[in-house]
Amino acid sequence: MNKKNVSIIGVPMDHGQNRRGVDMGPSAIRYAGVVERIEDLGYTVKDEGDIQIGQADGSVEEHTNLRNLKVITEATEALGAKVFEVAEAGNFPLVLGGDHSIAIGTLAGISERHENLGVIWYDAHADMNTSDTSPSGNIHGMPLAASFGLGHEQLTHIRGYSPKVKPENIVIIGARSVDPGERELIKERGIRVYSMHEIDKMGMNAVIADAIQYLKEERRTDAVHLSLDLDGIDPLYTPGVGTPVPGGITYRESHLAMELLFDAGIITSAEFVEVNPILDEKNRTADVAVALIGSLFGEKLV
Ligand code: B3U
Ligand code: MN
Ligand code: MN
Repeated sequence: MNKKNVSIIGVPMDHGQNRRGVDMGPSAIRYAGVVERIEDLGYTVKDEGDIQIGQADGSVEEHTNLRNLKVITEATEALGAKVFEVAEAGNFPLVLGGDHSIAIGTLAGISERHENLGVIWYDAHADMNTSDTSPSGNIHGMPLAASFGLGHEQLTHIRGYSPKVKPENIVIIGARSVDPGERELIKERGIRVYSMHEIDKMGMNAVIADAIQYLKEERRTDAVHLSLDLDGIDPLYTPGVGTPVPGGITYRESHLAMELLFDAGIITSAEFVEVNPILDEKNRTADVAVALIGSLFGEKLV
């Protein structure tokens, strides 16, 4: 990591999906020792506290199936402003979720400072639905689409501009539950996906090497954001997520991925999302998040 100052921003958001409890994710990750873990690696860490999240009434936006649009728009605006502020100050933004709808705000704050941002989306899902394709109306299934400019204008225009990322600058790792509309978009927009099939076939070492080569050499990105949904990992290791999908990335593969990303020195911001302590077993999922954050910031045994 070339930046030695890390700013932690908690986002206790659970309005982007149906299962309560993911709003306690930031507390669970703090309890699992995230600050100390990064400090022990020689960084200066500032916990910026939490973004204020409004009350949701579960209302569905007229002419759409979007649930809690207003409160999510407000929260992602606030998050975008905070992320922009800490990045401007020269700090590494590390955002703790909360459900994945918050990525709309994180990317809004980051992308403003870059010409050609790259994104690594580590997730069982593609999160590329819009109101027209979403089977659920849950905004946590939409942040990638919103970030490349597709969907409701309130979501695509957080901080007043769109898009935040070019579809060709997106790499998805770990996908295994993709909706029909998302599948079409992946093909149509040329989004690079390393599904479980590629991970099994190539191995994580080659997947990450390929992804880094693609984002750095081919796409010439000037910064890379890592958006890690804990459901990308197999629920055997991370049971505390709202939509677990079996057959996922292992604990070891995930550590290797984080270590390789650290070695490549390409990650300039990150978020860890979808930790739900109510669905968890003894805070295991938050523990995995913190262990992976350790590897992403350079923790090695020798
Ligand atoms: N693709 C489905 C399910 C889903 C998306 N993200 C999560 N689950 N975590 C949807 O509702 O958009
Ligand atoms: Mn997700
Ligand atoms: Mn997911």
